[in-house]
Amino acid sequence: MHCFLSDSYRDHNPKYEYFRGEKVPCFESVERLDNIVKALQARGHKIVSPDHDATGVIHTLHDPVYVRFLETAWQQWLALDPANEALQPFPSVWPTRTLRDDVVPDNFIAKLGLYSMDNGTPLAQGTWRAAKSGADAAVSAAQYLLNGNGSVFSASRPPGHHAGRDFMGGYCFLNNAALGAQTLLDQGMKKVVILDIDYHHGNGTQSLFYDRDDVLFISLHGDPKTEFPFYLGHGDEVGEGKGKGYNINYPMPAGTNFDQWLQCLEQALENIQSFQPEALVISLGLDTFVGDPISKFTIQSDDFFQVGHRLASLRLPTAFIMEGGYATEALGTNVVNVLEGFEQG
Ligand code: SP5
Ligand code: ZN
Repeated sequence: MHCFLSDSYRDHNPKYEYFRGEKVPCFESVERLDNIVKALQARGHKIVSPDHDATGVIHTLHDPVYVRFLETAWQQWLALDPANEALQPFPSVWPTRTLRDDVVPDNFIAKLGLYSMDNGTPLAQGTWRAAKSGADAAVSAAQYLLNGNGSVFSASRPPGHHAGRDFMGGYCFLNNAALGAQTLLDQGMKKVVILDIDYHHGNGTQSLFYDRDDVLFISLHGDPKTEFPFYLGHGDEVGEGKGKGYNINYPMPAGTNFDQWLQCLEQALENIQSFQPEALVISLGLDTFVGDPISKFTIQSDDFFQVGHRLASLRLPTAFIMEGGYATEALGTNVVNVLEGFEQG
């Protein structure tokens, strides 16, 4: 499959995150994408650099003030104390119910809380550069479909589906899949589907399109009653206004196996067929894998061929956008199994 990748993914290289109050190595690592690239190359897939600039569509879907914050966050962090170079900023205060989120504070950590949904998304020196280049890759993938091609993979990193109009979270800063879908619409398509098969609910993507009928968002994920992002992704979230009926969630319990997962995928494929879209954007998370260190489904590496195969049955131009997946060793194999299953389908 034709693949877009920017080497700038290496610039987002945080050293640690917090897990139950303890500092642990980042699950969302540079090595994840290193392994995907190795597997793509070993199995003969063509990798090229992004050839489109996402700036315009970033400012359509994301709040420009939030974008400016991301661009300058590391400088603001260093301005507090040059010794911060060796550390990473985390939020420690949030504008929860009854507090104001319409006045941007001067305090950097308070700003970080305003623009974050969690304290699990470390920022590093090159985060903006990497996030922007991942968005460029997703927009380039969309353009590649618009040129008449049938399928494409965007090896975006950091991931995107938890990021909303004006917030980061869940290792995500810019919503790559949403930016890809919006690009398809901006260039003349009328209806696009985003199917999110990451283990975690794509709360950012859902929120970006919740009141719209030109994007059908469907997500298969771990039940938010027990799984991140906890506060969105329930079955009764169906969209609002003219978007009513264009948001579909399939939460599944911890321990869900491939047969059970596939039953939900088959329902999603029927939903997609009824919508009659012109293209499909897949938020491709591989954290549904049995060996994933932070997730609880039991899909095996070989099953991912069938995932790709079933997606191909829709016969739609399809852009795969990389999201999560933290079993670093198996990640390359699992990604390429989906892509090759699609190509053989
Ligand atoms: C894109 C994506 O997959 N983001 C996921 C963000 C998940 N963040 C919460 C991590 C919490 C780790 N819980 C670990 C439980 C291990 N026993
Ligand atoms: Zn995930």
